[in-house]
Amino acid sequence: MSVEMILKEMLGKDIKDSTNQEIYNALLALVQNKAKNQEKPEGKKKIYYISAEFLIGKLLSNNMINLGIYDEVKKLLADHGKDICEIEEIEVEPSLGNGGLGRLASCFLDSIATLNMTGAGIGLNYHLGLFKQVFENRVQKETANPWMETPSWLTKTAISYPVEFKDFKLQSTMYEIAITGYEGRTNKLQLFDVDSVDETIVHDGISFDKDDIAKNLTLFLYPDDSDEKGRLLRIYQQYFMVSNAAQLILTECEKKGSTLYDLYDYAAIQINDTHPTMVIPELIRLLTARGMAMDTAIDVVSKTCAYTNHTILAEALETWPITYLQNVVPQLVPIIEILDDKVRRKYTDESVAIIDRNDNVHMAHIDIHYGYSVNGVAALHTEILKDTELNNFYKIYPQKFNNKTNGITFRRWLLHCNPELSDQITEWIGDGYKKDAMELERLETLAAKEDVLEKLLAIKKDNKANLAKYLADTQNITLNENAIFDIQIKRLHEYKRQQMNALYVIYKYEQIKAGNLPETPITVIFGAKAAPAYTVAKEIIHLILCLQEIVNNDPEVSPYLNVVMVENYNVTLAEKLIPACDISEQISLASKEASGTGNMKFMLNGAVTLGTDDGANVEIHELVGDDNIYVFGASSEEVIHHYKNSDYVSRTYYEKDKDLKKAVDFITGKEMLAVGEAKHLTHVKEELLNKDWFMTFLDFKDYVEKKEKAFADYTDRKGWAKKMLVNISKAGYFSSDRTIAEYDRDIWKLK
Ligand code: 26Q
Repeated sequence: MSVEMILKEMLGKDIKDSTNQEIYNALLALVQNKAKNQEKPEGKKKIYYISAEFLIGKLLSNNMINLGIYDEVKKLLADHGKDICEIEEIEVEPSLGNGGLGRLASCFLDSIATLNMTGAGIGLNYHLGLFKQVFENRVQKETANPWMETPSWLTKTAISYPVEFKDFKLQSTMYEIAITGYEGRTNKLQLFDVDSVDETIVHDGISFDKDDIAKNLTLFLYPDDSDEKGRLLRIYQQYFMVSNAAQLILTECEKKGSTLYDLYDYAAIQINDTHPTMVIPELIRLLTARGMAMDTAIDVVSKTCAYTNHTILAEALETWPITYLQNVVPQLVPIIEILDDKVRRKYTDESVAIIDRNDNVHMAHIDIHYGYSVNGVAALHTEILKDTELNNFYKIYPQKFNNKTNGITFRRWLLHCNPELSDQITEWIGDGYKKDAMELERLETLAAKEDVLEKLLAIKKDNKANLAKYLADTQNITLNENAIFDIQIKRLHEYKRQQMNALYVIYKYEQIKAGNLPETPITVIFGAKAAPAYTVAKEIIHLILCLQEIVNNDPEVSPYLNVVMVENYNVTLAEKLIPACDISEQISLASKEASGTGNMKFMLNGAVTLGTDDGANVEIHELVGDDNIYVFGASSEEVIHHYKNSDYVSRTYYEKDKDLKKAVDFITGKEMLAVGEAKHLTHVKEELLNKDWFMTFLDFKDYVEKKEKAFADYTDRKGWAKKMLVNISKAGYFSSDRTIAEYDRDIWKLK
């Protein structure tokens, strides 16, 4: 039956007479049916990707693309006077992740299904996703972000396990979301929940009663982005997640014929950062409870679990006081003590112990000793782990360490978000690149063709217009479509240095005031959520929102420079912003950004990177060459050296660089104080002057220079278009299909 017939039957009326909501509901059901048909028998060995976050984004269009019906549906709707973009707007984004790590997990699930691998994602069914950000008086406020609706992509299953905590027991319910592969199989994202969770306990934004675990266990995704202090509820969540995962995995493997002594022939468990680490002691506990000897259980589990590290920030490495574990999951404590004891018998080096002298449990240390693989997420990141952060472990287990440079799914981040570009690429080089992203390199042969370059520029212009229209409609923001779109979108964190970009804006503002006008107008766009308890991050948002007010309302300046901070930056907004971007801001302090994945998305969509030699920027730099990227700032070696010697003093830079001093002083100048809060602004300035832990001032001058160079180069439209083309053509390496093929080849070995 044709899609048209099915839809009509589901709607019970003609498409043109149906509301957008009715069409959305019908398409959702249609997609779910089709996805079900793509389920395939499981192979013997399965990859279980356990993650506290899956930032899946909207699902409708992505699924339709993967199932091969998107174009047909789009045309069908258009023929009946309906716009697929408006149908997409009906869907609420499930924001079940904070940022990079959660989005990576989702890209991986797409690629695992696309590559026809037997696999599942395992996580938690948070009722409320990452908080919704609203700006009130230029300050971030957080409100609840519900996403579950009827109809829903979630399907309730009959699978349920008991999970025991110290004083009580909860029974889980497992939900599933179909994960469609592009012309591939359908896998599952399996999310655990408890029926007793009560959304009515949320009040005043995102406050809630933290004591009643039965009511709040899966209520919220923790809005922590690597600097927040862990709390007891996080341990409850983590244990609930991994206990369910462990029970599910053992049940499935036994069903397939595993004796459990051969568990590793049936399952590979990828531990996404340390949040699921307790799966290791939990599996050991369950196996020994079934009669397996402790040493054997440890050996079996160690051959099944593999760990991915996503951060080098010391404060983000999870450690839990053993008393916390004692109070929540006492059953794991004796096992963790045994694991620690075995390590201590073998190695006298205190730094590799699991339970330290202060009785804190180092979660990553469990993973490294009792997993068979440890990977970083970009070449530089893995090298820093081996040489510095985890060097003592690397000396013990050199064979466990490996690099898996992150990737992104091209289905969402090109085919879906930039159809005009992907259709054009298909016209130029055929559509082989959709399955084999390296074929994008064939674009390079077109660099001499005038019409190709013109077309690239025209597509970028269209995408800017689309973005402008979307932001005008949804956020009451006006964009100058003729400006250079310079975009920095990512979580707000000092190490990512949005504050440096803000200082540039001030610098440029002063330049324009002094009569130095840029040849092409510039629009600096920000999107970022700050963790609610991360004070300075919220103050930096305040700084940017005040600049937006001042710059955009200054008639002398606003024709040349605009500042825009979009509200509630999320996956949906990223999909609109990235195709419209000219300059991709990737300006973290070298050595601090493990990889970044936004950098890859921008490059794929023809933006040119302005960045430090950090994370995957290093690999982008190598691929595109010096002429097609703007690199600035201190190297990771220099930065690591500064930290080691504690010899960086921000104030000395402030005192010797007039432009920098002027920009910093502007933060608390009279214009700013007229629109902003003195307390917040003064604090940002003081932090920069007295701490500047992430060395903003160190790189400021070079940043300004390279940014000016990029803006100047932009005026040579043909030269710029060539840079765009090179970036697109070299982006194939960053397909998550490549990353997942490597995980399988080196770690999972499914076949
Ligand atoms: C830690 C302790 C206590 C509570 C929470 C946390 C916590 C929560 C979230 C720690 C880390 C995260 C998220 C980290 C993250 O998103 N890291 C990013 O991972 C991406 C995918 O590998 C990389 O591209 C980014 O460079 C990295 O910052």
